[in-house]
Amino acid sequence: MPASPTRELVTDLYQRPLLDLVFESASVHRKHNDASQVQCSSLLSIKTGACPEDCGYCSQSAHHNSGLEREKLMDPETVVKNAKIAKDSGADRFCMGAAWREVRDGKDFEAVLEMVAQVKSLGLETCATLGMLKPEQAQRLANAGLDYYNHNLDTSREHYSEVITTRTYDDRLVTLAIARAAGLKLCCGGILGIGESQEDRIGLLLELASQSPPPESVPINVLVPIVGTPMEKAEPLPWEELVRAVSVARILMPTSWVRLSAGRESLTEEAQTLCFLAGANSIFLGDRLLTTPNRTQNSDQALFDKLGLSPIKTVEVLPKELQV
Ligand code: SAM
Ligand code: DTB
Ligand code: SF4
Repeated sequence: MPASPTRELVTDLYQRPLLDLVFESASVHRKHNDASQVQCSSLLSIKTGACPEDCGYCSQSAHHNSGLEREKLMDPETVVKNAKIAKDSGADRFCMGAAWREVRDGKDFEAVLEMVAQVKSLGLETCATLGMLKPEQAQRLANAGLDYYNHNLDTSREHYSEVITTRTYDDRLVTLAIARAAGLKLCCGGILGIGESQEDRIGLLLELASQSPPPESVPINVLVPIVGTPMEKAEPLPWEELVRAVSVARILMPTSWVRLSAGRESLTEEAQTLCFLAGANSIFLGDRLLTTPNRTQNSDQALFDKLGLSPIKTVEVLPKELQV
């Protein structure tokens, strides 16, 4: 794949006959990765609701009336308790999400640094999503033991302002560059089913793959419609569009983790199976995402068993004295 793919190339891939596309992406996947292994992350909302941003899909935006209770920052002890449960359930990465527009220096940020350090010392990979960052803050997160920073582009540049008006596409790219410069790995993807066209999905994939290097982790979310948001009645995404997006992501970013993220509740086992075949190799494990339900662990294990998949084991076994 060329370092910077062109729109023609991505369009040509995206619009291939579905089975040809899946055959191609499955081949790329098997060439670069162990296709029997799935990376499992677990999510926790460490600060819920009352977000000043107006993302049209989100339950946590203060601009919508989703009925979500606002909560203040969780204490590090509770976060670590949740991380231990996640680890025992088979997750190897723990992602902490805060509904902030940007990180502010002060006691809440100090508490987040403490959470990162403690979760890391459990032997889990760490990920955080906290909104916009300044370079010193990114560096402090990296020094505390943060592995990944999640910050999505969500959709194409053209469709962005239809979904979010309180920040720009370039704001997102700046934060991604700041996180990267601090040595953090990037978790950056998008959300499908938010009224975008096929051209917008192609545009998103092109933007993601044009970053140099591409994000190490690429979450592909399908809208979970939230009552009270502008997208509560959005047209459901046809399953084959998700499969196409996963396939193209795999071909353009052969070694990235491509995560089947939010929205698996609305997918059949068959659609998920096609996504795994097409090259998805990561999921969120556990019955809760940030504010919405996820598939149960038992149903995921049952599907893994049917497909011959297993959760990847990257969790280090730490010496007893380093365990918290
Ligand atoms: N506040 C942080 C930010 O601005 O990056 C991150 C948290 S936000 C919940 C992370 C991502 O979750 C969003 O970029 C979007 O792709 C996805 N997401 C949020 N609400 C969703 C929903 N209702 N359905 C599917 N995905 C959703
Ligand atoms: C991402 O791309 N998806 C996750 C994670 N990054 C932080 C969040 C999904 C949120 C789904 C809606 C909710 O539970 O509120
Ligand atoms: Fe806030 Fe993130 Fe939700 Fe947007 S997606 S409203 S930034 S929590």
